[in-house]
Amino acid sequence: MSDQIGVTGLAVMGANLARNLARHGHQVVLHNRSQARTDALVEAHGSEGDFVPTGSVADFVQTLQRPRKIIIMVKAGAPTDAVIDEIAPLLEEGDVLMDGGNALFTDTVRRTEALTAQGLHFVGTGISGGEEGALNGPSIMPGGSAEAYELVGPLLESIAAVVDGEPCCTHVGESGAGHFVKMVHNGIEYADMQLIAEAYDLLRQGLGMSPAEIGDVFADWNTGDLSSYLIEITAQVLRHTDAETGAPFVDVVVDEAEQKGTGRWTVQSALDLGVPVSGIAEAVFARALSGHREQRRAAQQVLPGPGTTWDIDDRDAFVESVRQALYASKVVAYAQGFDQITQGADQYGWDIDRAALARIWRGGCIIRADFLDRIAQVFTDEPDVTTLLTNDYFRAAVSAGQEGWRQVVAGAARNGVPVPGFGSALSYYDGLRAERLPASLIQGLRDLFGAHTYQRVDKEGSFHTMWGEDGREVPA
Ligand code: NBP
Repeated sequence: MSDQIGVTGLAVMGANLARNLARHGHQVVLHNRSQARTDALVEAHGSEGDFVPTGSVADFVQTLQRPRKIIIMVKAGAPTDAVIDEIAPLLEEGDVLMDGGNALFTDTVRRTEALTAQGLHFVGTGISGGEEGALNGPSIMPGGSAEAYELVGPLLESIAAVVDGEPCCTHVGESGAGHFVKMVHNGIEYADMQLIAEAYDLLRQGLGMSPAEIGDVFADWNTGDLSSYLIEITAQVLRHTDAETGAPFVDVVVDEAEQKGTGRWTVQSALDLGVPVSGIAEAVFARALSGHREQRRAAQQVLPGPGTTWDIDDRDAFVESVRQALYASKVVAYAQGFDQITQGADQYGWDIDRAALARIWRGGCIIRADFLDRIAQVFTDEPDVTTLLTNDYFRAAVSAGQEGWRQVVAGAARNGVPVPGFGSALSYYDGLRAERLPASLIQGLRDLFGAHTYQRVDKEGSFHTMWGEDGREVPA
């Protein structure tokens, strides 16, 4: 069913989304702050569908039929507020304003409250898949009221990626829920990429394989449990040769990973929620470390390593161990990301269907992976599962690979290869399964220096030891 929609913000993402909408038979009313982008889009792609260019915000709003449906695709932060402030006063009750940018979810909560008070619908919409996804079918994570989703859901579903006949778009939950899960998606993406990079580094340093050979290993892994978009493109990047020098592409690129901020937001939110997303945090910090060029240069000169040469007899077994470490660590990262979603939903009062979310991440988005089918199944079969790791399938898969995982982490430590992602994932796994944690000692220390009290394993209540006196225990 064709519909009408307005798109404002026609840089690469907005223009591609507008084209996707037009190609699906919708009439797309166009607007951009500077008219040149609108004109360029119509000139280059006007024949792809029904575009209606407009020059001013007033013209844009007037051209749209009520209830108006508008998607904002501008830079996140102040530019998004500026656009909302300009458009909202011109809208009428029941109109729907969507923000498809990478907004911080707390901004979306604030905007939803303000616009709802004005009688408007606001749909903070996470869109994943980059430029290519925007054009050919992204994964779409709309938040907001159920009533608003009734108005714009079919439109969004019509342009989303499709997996097994299902659109990769679902109503995630009220208010900032859509942008919240998009943020966690990006955090998981950070962790996934860090783990992939560590696997590459281990194969290179442990076995002396060339990037192209490692690309072949990744292509092979992409046919099994690890099958995913990121593994697929890793093979492509590793096999790529620099045209100018003939060197492997990865050898001519500066080894400093940049970030736009969504990984950092994920970790900041996880700290607020008290959820240990250690895999995502390590990935964010590993990028930060890579960017500290001066410190790295100073350390390279003077810090000694173990002075060993990694001597691996059975190359195939090592490759398999790295694969196992990658898979197990990846399961941990996804488990942690879904924990954050569970906690966030609880904290902010959103009803998020995690199975539906896993299903819409199977296509269109950067973390699309075959094993999201498994994750969706877990949340369907066991909605109360406390962690993905205890589900039968993932428990069996991780425990089957645990030997290789441990060998790889131990070998990396012995031979001086940094594996913050693999190592922290393994520590998290061991921390979860430990019968006793040394946290009891930390409680003792806190009680001694700060009288913070503690609980006992053998009776109810809180207690304090009179450390400075005779060491007797008193109820707190
Ligand atoms: P940019 O993030 O580069 O933003 C450029 C657009 O914002 C232009 O249309 C520009 O208008 C407009 N704009 C700015 Br800047 N300030 C404005 C203001 N004060 N008032 C009105 N318009 C203003 O574009 P993009 O890379 O296409 O990204 C669009 C959104 O999508 C962003 O929020 C981004 O974070 C998100 N994004 C998502 C993905 C993904 O994978 N999901 C990828 C990339 C981007 P002008 O032409 O007049 O300067």
